[in-house]
Amino acid sequence: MATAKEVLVPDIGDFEDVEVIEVLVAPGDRVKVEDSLISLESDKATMEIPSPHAGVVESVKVKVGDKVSEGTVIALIEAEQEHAEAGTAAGDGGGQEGEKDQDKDKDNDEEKDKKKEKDKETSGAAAGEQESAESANRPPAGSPAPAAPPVPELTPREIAAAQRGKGHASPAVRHLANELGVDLAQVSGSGRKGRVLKSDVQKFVKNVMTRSGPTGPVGLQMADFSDVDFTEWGEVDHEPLSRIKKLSGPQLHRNWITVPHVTQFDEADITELEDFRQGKKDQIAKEGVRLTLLSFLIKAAVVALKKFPHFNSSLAPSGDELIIKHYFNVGIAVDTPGGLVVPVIRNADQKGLFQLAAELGEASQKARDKKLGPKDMQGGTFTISSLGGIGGTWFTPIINAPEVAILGISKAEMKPVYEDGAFVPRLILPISLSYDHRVIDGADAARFTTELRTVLSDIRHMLL
Ligand code: CAO
Repeated sequence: MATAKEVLVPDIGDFEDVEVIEVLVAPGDRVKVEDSLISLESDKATMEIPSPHAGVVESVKVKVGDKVSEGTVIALIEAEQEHAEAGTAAGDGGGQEGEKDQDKDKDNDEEKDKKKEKDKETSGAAAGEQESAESANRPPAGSPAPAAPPVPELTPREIAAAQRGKGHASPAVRHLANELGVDLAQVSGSGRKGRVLKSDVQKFVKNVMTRSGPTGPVGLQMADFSDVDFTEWGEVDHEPLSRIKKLSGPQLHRNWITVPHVTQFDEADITELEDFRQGKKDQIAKEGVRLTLLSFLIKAAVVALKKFPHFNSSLAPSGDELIIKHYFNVGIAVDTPGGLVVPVIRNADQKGLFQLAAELGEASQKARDKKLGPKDMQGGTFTISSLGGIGGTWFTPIINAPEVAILGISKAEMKPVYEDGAFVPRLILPISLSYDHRVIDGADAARFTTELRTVLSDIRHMLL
């Protein structure tokens, strides 16, 4: 016989009034123990609440958008009496008046049953994870059951704690990631609200396996930074990282560690280019557009990208082919008070200097006003990072993967150049081209910067 049982939100750590973001069951649904009933999301974590009972959902007491805390009733489940223990618990939970006068032994039994019931509720998530994570490797029916590896049982409190500040994922996906040693914070989620799905974890592992070279995955064994107490030597302040820095930091770190960078340095004589720019600058300024060097650099880069298409490509996740793009979307690194952002100038090959200058002005203004949307920063095929308006001579920019090259530009300066038996003053622009050595050879990088030199020193090449 089935008995309706209330399912409550278990102990979920420090969280209260947590929003229900998904209701995963409806009245009439048959559920197994540990099937997820609802998903909760606080500003720090997402967690699923598993069913402590097997049976049929009689009614659901919460809806999406409701705020719940420990003890809130989630649903009524007509629990099946699968075994003696469950039967005892169900019977005891029926609240029959005649059962109030129980002897001491029975009280003790009831306590034990309740504890078991509670344990089931609090460890359900972990057991659910184990179920899903292991189901793929289950032996065929009839084969001797191998000893199950010990799986640490996590309470919702522990799961919530583990989830703080990490990628959102269900307990099952979190467990899979745990087993595979994947840090969820590094996995991009393709699910709702950026939630990390099982397929995202699998794709991440596949990428690591295929991208780490012919000898297999490289496990980086690095010493931890020691936890230094800086106050021992003087006063300190704590300044939180900006949102942009928090988001871009892991991406930069990943690109730095996983892409074998080489940086090719070169210099371009831009004396004539600068004369031309100064001649046009005021005229264009009347229309509210600043013609800076950057528009010329985008044009020159497109000429070089067309000549050397591998620089406008990405390495396929399989690692055995290049995806060469026939469009030229140039990302521009823009320095903003909140951190570095990279808006993309689309189809740069189809635009003139004037239009590029206008779009650059708009994009950098939008960036500084924090008005860039995700779409404004997607689809880039090559990036330019210009520090020329600030200073410096050379630097080694980090590739904006999955792109394979990035052009760093430093400040142009007048330098003596030996020409026809005499030194003459010329405006020289330092160029730093970082490239992915898995895709591009050093010789091609030198050819690429040589092409850039040629185009920048005589801008008529931009017309060819
Ligand atoms: N050499 C000499 N002068 C240069 C120059 C160079 N390489 N690059 C720009 N200049 C000049 C410009 O032509 C402009 O002079 P005018 O007033 O005579 O026109 C002046 O410096 C200021 O330029 P700007 O920096 O405002 O404009 P820009 O189009 O060159 O650059 C932008 C725009 C958005 C790229 C820039 O403002 C910026 O944010 N740069 C920082 C990018 C960055 O942080 N990269 C690092 C990434 S790695 O951490």
